Order: sequence, then C-alpha cells, then structure tokens
Amino acid sequence: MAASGAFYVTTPIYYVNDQPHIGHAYTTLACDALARFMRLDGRTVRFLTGTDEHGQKVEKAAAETGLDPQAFTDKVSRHFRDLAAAMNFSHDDFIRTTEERHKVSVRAIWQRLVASGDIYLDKYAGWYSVRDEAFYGESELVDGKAPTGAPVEWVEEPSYFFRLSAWQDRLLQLYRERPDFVLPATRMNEVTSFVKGGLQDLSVSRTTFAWGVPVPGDPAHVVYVWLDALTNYISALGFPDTEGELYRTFWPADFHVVGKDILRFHAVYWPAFLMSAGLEPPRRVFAHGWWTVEGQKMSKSLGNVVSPFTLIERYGLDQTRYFLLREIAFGNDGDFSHAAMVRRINHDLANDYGNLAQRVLSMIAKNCGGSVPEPGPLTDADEALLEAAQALLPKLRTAMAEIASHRALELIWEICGAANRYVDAQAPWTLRRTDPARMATVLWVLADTVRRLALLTQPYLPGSSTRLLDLLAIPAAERSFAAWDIPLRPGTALPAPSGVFPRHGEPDAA
Ligand code: ME8
Repeated sequence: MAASGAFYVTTPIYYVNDQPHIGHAYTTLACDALARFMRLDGRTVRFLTGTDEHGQKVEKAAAETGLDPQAFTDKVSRHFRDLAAAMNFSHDDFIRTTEERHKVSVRAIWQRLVASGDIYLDKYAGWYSVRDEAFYGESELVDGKAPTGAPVEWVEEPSYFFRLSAWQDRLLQLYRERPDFVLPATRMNEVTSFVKGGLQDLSVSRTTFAWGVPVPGDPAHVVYVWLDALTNYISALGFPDTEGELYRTFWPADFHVVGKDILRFHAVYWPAFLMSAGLEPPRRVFAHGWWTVEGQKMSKSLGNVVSPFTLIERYGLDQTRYFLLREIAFGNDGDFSHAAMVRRINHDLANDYGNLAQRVLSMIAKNCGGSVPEPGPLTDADEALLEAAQALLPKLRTAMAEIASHRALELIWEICGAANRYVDAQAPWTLRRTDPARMATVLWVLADTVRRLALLTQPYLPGSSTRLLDLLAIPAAERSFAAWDIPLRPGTALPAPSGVFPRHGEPDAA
C-alpha cells in the first residue's frame, strides 16, 4: 500500500511520431494542476510524464524522415520536454521508453507474466492499425476501417498471447469492489459492459519489425508496444525493485489520467497485466474528453492543429493554462476557439481577477502608505466576504478529489465576483474622505481575500499567483494551504503594485 500522504499521478506517455499539440498539453496540464494542488495541501507527490518511443508507428515516422529510430526519437522526445518547460509543468520525472531503466522493467514484467502461466506462443491472423497500435477483430471493422477511423492492415505472424480471457471475472470483481476505479462514472459503465461482453486473449508480441524491447528468450519477437508502454508507470518507480523506496511509497498510483481514446488499455489490459504479474492495480483511471478546434476534429490533414507554443506566445502562459482548464468540464468534450479564449482572458482574468487585485493594491499604495492597513471592527458584510473566502479551501479539496479543476476555478471566481461586488458596495474611494478608518478595514478585508484567492490559484496559474503573492509580501513559508488561516499582517510594507492580467488587444468576437 502507498504510504499515507503519498500521491502518484501519471499522464499517458505520448507517441513521438509527431509534434505536441493542445491535446497533449491538456492532459499533462490537468495532472500538473492536480499535482500542484496536492503538494500545496501537504501531500508527498510524484508526478510522471514521458514519451512512448517504440512500435511500428514510431518506426514508420522515423523512416519517413530518413533518421534511424533512436536519433528520431531523441529529437521528437525533446519537443515534449520543451513543451513541459514552456507550460511550466512540475513533473518529478520524465520517462522515455528507450531508456535502459524501462527496458529492464519491461523484461521483468514479461517474465512475471510467463511465470504466472498467462503467456503462450501461437499465431496472430487479423487486422492491425498502426495509427492506433491496436489489433481489431473482423466484426469490429466499420467500412473496412478501425472503429476509430484509422486504416487497418492484415497481419499474419507468430505471436505470444496473454491469457486475457482468464482475467474477465477478476476484472469484473475489481470494478464491483471499486466503483470509482474508472472516472467519470459513465466511463466505468462502458468499461464494465466491454468486459462483460467477453475478452479475447491478447497478442503481446510482434515479429514483422524490430523497433521495441526483444522478448526475453525469443529475440525474433518484440514486446507489443502497449505492454511496453503501460509498464512505464512502474519503471519510473524503480520496478522490478518492488522493495525500493519509490515503489513502496507511490505504488499503486492514485490516478492514471488519460484521454478517452486509450481508456480500454488502462482500465482493462493494464490491471489484468498487473494482477497476473502479482502486482496491485492502480487506484483510479480518469478518462477525459476530446478537444475539437473551431468545431472540427483536429488533424494534420485539415491543417487545424493548434500548437500550445503558439498559444503561449500569443496569449501568455497562464492565460493558456486558464483557458484549457476552465473552458470545459474535465471529462467532457469541448471546443477550442480563439474567440472563446480572448473572452476568457479579458472577462475572467483581466476584468474579474486582475482588476480586483489591481484596484485593491493600488488603493492601498495610494491611501495606506503602501503597507497593509490596520482593520477596525468588522461589519456583517466584512464577515460575510471573509467567511465565504475561508470556506473555499474545503470546497476545492472536494472538487480536486475528482480532478475537477474547472469546478475549482468556478468556485474561486464566485468569490472573485463577491469581492468585486463588495468593493462597489463599500466604495472605499468615498470612505477615503468620509471615514478613513473604515476604508482601512475594507481594504484589509479585500487584501486578505485576494491573498486567499492567490493561494488557491497557484495550482492553475502558478506564475501569476506567485506575482500576486509577491505583491502582497506573503513570505515563502506562508504560501502553502497550511497557511490558509494566517491573515495579512497590518503594517507589512508592500511593493509598488503592477497589473498581473493584461487585457488581450484582439476583438472578442471572431
Ligand atoms: O495514445 N483532445 O499516445 P498519443 C484531448 N502512446 N486530448 C488529446 C487529444 C485531443 N484532441 N489528442 C491527444 C498514446 N490527446 C500512447 C499512450 S500510455 C501508456 C501510452 C491526449 O501520443 C489524450 O490524453 O496518441 C490522449 O489519450 C493522448 O493525448 C494520446 O497521446
């Protein structure tokens, strides 16, 4: 069992056949927000991402560029690391399946599957989609294509099989015992009915190409890329050393976060492999939805692939993070459009949050000698705002337990709205002349509310939240959730205020 307080979250490892796009950025961003939240909340977090570098799809992409697969994967994998840096991801480890530590782990899990009697040699004859790196039965094809729309080719070759059929009952038992094994709940139903429909044994080796981990004892075969890839989640914890610190602390993973396209691999095949290998299955798999772009499927052939690098350059980093996390409910599908992005930047970030902080900080700079004002007795309106802000943290904990960053942001913005209404109602600019002591109280209430908002926006908008906390002179030791109830100290000198969320110049409407 994972040690109490430990929290392990993983992203899919991305194929290095192509450039990263917003879909890839999105999954890792969701995990980043979750990892940052849990760290701020005092958990010992391990956050893993990486690249999936073996298999026919990558071998083919390498051949098309004229590079050998290793040189090609070195090059493309770098783009994913660059993306992680550009997006300010806080991963603790980045695994590549071409690393020796991973190959050792793949060989070890293979041997465990052999030892458990679940591997046998036979012959595969059927359809294969290189794009999906998946086998399809005749009855699954739709108009001669994979159900995903990917082209398929006929494959006939000697192959090792994994006795997946033998794991049907154990899988159904796992789903019964842990109804939140797959989230959202609708996805759990999909998985359960797929398994109830009956499981075929799974081909787990290939012989018609060489770019992979050779099967121990039979190097004519390479391990099927999905068995290879899934194992990354434990390779990165030092498997096969199950007594090592990392494995003991972090396995089983709290969340494997994936797109809905690869749920079956994570919720059916992976727990079956693990149970067969005598290892614990992960705690939960979250399958999120799909981004389209201006109403269309994102694809190279349509030429509408959105690059996260371009978004960051055009709109700003935290603006991009905010849009992706807020625009769609985590789990649902959603649409990217520039108009929607500009609306979010100007309305939510510039008008609501940025303007609140800027108004409060500049009034304090001008009217309170540039230091945190001293509050007097509190009115009902003051108490109401302070209490509403105080109540945010437990609500966010509930939302983030299901990776609902969109909900967390909605809740934060509700308080932002309440604070803006409070400023208007209290009119501190009038109090400046009529009742300066009352003005000081109002500005203190507001500044402490901004402190709480900035503490809570750290997981989602890390750079901007740090700037806001700097503007409030919050010491480094008081930026975790442990400092939630340590209020702003009157008299603390504040730096000169500056705007944190500029408006975007382009028009809102496309
Ligand atoms: O499947 N909307 O890698 P991959 C949302 N190597 N998310 C999207 C998306 C979109 N339009 N497009 C991609 C693989 N994604 C395997 C995984 S894991 C052991 C091996 C995200 O490069 C989403 O998370 O095809 C999806 O599951 C993943 O990218 C697929 O990445």
